[in-house]
Amino acid sequence: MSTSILQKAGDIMSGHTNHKLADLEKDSHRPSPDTRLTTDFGVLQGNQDDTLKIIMHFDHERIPERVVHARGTGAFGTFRVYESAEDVTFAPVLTDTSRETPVFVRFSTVQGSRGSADTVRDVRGFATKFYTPEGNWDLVGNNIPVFFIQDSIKFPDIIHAVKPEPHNEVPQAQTAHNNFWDFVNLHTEATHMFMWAMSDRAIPRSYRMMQGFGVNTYTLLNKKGERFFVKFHWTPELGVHSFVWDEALKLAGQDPDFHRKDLYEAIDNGAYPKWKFGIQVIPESKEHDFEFDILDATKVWPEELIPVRYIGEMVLNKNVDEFFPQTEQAAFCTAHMVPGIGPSDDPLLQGRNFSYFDTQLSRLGVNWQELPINRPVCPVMNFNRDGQGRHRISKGVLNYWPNRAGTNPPATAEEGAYIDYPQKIAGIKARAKSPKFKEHFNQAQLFLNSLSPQEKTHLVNAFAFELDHCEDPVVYERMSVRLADIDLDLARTVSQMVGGPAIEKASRPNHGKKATRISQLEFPPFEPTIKSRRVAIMIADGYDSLAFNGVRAAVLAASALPVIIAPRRSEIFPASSDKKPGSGVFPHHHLEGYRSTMVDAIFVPGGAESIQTLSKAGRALHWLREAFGHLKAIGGTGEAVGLLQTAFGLPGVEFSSDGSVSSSYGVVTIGKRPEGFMEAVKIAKEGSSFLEKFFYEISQHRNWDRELDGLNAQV
Ligand code: HDD
Repeated sequence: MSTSILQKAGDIMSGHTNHKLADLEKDSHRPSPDTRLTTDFGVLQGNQDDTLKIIMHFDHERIPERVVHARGTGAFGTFRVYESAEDVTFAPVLTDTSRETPVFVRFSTVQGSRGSADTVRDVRGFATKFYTPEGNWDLVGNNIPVFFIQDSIKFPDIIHAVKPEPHNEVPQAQTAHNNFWDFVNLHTEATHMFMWAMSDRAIPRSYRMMQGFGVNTYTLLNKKGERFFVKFHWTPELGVHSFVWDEALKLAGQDPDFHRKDLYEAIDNGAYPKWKFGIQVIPESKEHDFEFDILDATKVWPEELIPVRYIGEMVLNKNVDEFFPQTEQAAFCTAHMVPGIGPSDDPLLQGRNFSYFDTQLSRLGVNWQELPINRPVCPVMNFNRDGQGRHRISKGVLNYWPNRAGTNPPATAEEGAYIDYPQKIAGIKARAKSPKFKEHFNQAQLFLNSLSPQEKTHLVNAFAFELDHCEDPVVYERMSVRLADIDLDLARTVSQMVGGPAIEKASRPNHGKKATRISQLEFPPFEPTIKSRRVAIMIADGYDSLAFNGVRAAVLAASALPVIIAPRRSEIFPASSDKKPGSGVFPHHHLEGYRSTMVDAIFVPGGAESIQTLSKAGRALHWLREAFGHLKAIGGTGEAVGLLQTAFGLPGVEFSSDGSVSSSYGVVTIGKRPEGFMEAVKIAKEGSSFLEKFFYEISQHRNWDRELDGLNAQV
């Protein structure tokens, strides 16, 4: 390693825990009452109101949005490997267990414009920039492990097809239209991916509760010069969870920034999201041992065949200071890799390696890598010069290589230069793919077969919704028939719903095989937790303050967020209070200002007067019914039990009428106010107290039994 290179990197890093944040600090300023207004050229300004000059900056404040993944949000964090992967790579970011690598992650939707809603049905982007002393590594992935197309030459077509239609620019951020379904029908290679995209994966509850995948096949190189194929995985500590569709639809209007706020709020509250980092590795010698081509991005590597080896962890612990210079100007490039990590011949990745650099040129200009968020934490030394927005000043007379003074010579391998693997290639060069790329249905069937019953129902409903939005019979009829390539029942049910043809037989038999770790239910939280979950506490004047205070304190103690909801946002007074100002609580929102879709669970404390008021409020009943329909945990004590019964007292749902705790279909009740609300709460299935049971239900995310037994449809 060249000492001078590392020396410089070391200088930048000394004294700071996160080198990238320290680096950004150099370009930051914070306006304050002690600072004074200046012009852009630094002269103090005495008059801001009667000058036209500022308009000229304003006129240019917009830049092109990303052509895909325009809508997104980002955060800073750190990455650490806890198990060295030195057997397969020499990249220190994956081998040095003492190192903490700063990262910036941007999550996104794919289809919509910058101002579109967060909760639409779509793939989510999961792009990570690792600022390593060896340079930046950009891992630009998604929350779904496969892709629509096998070769990037098709990318403009798929994106044109999925984006709003050209004649009227409708629909925004939706796959539910003719062009998208026409395209995927005409490309059988998209079959596996559209199954994932119609599953719950495409409506994540939170960016913090999604997996991430590098999707493409990359390579790793070890010190011995041996090469391995690799797929990268992120697995969230909080488990993989989704919305139900009705909730996602409503939220798109009720809170279009839901995911952005969710991430920001969690980090702000210290509930830092975490992911385990894993690799699936195949030695070069085994490249052709599988029935699928391991370079085909429309295929997963089933974990039964190639287990994920978890070697690291990422935590996001700092929000951006300003959205535009940080999140909007962040620019990723799949070709940005550090020594020890390399590309493969995956034809999708090959095109991506060209496309990302290219797109940044039109979005941010030729010097996009000098922007504070994008520049590496190690020195950059080369003979690139000039161009719009150039920041760096290179001293001296020499601006070419080789030169008479021998400045900045290329590094040797010993000094840490990037090594391009000397791959042996024999064969005919042709515009063709290997025969295995032509098989398009096996893994689509595998995916379907691996889902839980409720996930299958959601998948059917998603197809039914999407194709219902296609007006052209050619599109929905052909698509209904296409589904018979996957499964007869699926095709029949969907076709019937959307007005497609009668499907007599499967176009090919479903092989019936299943794989593990495809269903989201196989990705529960690492430990049952309600950390960062929003728990609504619904009250009106005359509420039971003991129950209220007890549950609120316990929610806070569990690092969850209580959201107090009442008929008005001014002070609400407890039972038998003298209603003196300051003796009650101030709700966070009133019943009309917030909706049940924005919380994970609801608790209603008793109090005769409070419950009487809430029972007469249509919106309060709607809150409870809607949350029941969306399969959320609901708790009630004392008089509140009657209110819950009125709202969703369906046959089969049990309620407590005395001092014992009832837990039935995720509804936890106790007819009398329990003693000792404040005891420490253990979130585990075997918990026995009201709070233990209620919190356990919240930690389960949804009560699927309600749906499996058809109760959710009846409210
Ligand atoms: Fe892409 C952005 C992920 C295929 C071309 N892509 C972009 C982003 C993500 C992905 C997460 C947003 C980055 C950010 O937050 O700034 N893209 C993927 C994945 C793919 C994929 C996982 C399949 C494996 N992409 C893909 C292909 C091409 C592109 C095949 C073109 C050949 N993608 C782009 C782009 C974007 C982009 C046009 C738009 C904005 C940007 O790059 O910076 O170049």
